[in-house]
Amino acid sequence: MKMKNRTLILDCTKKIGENVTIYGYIQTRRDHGKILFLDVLDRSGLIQVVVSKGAHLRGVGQTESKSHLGGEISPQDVVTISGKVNKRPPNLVNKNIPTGEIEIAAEKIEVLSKAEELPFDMGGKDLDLQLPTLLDYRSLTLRHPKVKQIFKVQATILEGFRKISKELGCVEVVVPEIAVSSTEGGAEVFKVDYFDHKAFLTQSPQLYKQMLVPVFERVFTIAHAYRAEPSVTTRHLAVATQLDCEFGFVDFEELLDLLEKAGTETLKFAEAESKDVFKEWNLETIAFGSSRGAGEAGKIPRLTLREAQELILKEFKRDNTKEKDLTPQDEIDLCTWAKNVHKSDFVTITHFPTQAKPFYTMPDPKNSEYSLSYDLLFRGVEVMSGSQRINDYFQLVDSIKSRGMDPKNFEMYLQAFKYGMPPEGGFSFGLERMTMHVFKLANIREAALFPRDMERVDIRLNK
Ligand code: AMO
Repeated sequence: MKMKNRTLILDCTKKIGENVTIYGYIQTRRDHGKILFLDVLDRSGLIQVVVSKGAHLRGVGQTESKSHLGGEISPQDVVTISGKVNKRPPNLVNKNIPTGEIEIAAEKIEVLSKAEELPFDMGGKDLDLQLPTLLDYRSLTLRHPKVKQIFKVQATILEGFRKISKELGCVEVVVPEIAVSSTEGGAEVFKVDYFDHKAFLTQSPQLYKQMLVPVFERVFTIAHAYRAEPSVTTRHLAVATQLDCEFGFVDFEELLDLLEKAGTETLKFAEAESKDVFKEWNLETIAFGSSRGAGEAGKIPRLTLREAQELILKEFKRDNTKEKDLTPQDEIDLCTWAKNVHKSDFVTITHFPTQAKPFYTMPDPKNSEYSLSYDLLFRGVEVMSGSQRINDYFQLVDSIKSRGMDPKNFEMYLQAFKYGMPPEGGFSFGLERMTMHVFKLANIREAALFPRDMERVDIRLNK
């Protein structure tokens, strides 16, 4: 079969009056008495195909026959259709799609791969399914035009992050996801059998990106974070995708500027590249802040954890001033405040208690009870976290020990500090959380192509 005569659906707009051959998937079939309409989709777009009695039809492995109106053609069939591109009558123009002024009058339809009857209707503008069904049939539901758009935007977030990271002078690195020590502490690690040994799936690329600072000074990586958190929430996955940066020769203030620049530039790029999706989904444009100083990084409000908790007490009448972290409701309320007062969908929270943070976090030299750490909240949830790191070898060994861990398990990591490590720090954005809140999805699972959680690894585990 030759596909060299293929015309992409969007290019049909330039071929009015000409014969074309398109390849794609049947999105919907609408029977209207003597005439049949097919909406056909390819990677460039969707077009209406009109089938009347004379068209030739060939099923998979069949010889050609005269169409009795499209025969058994049904949604998701993979087809190639030849026919003439015509202008639609003015009263039938569809202004919502780029090919809305044209249609193809089918002369020949060939089914290249026949789809079974679908378990639900995929033809509607929205795919109205309960989350478990949406995930049970993931390889099918991802094909729905609106579902697919979530991941087109996600791809632009990745691209935007790569672009800004490179502009900031970072080298892209790929790091291992099997290790013998846990990065973020806690018991929430997946164990793996590594030949005759026990190993872990990495909870983050943390240790490797730090080891690469004395190599490249600035690095970034996109990596999986494996978290065996035994809880089911709308914002946690067992495997998340982290967008990480790490910088040498930076201080805390510079890190704050860098993280805000990386976050806002990533999402600005994604928004600019996704205008059609924002329109189709009716998405709220992202508010990048307005109130503090010049430059993007100066526009996002910054509060220490304790200041944030005081604000929660004053404005929202909840006393969490002794807590070591923000509650989910605190995060929502702080973002409401930032939006109202600073026209920002973001707020940066700094200085979390040292003991509540991983061992590599630098305590604040002015008050070691608190650390040089930060979270970025976006539309009510933490989407990024990071810190200035301890870069002194002996202080780092002590910090590992103080958390009940054995420095022997960190031998290679510690080497990097033993042989000279500049002052350094970095941060990590959660890809699915950012995507979730661009779309204001109710559950993070909708923002992961193939989400993993306690109950599901593609299929439901308790089936
Ligand atoms: P942290 O554990 O805060 O920090 O993770 C950084 C960001 O990754 C995302 N994330 C998750 N998303 C969904 N489900 C999860 N289970 C999950 N866990 C994390 C969040 C979070 O803000 N090494 C440090 C970062 C650093 O210091 O550079 C770390 O992993 O968006």
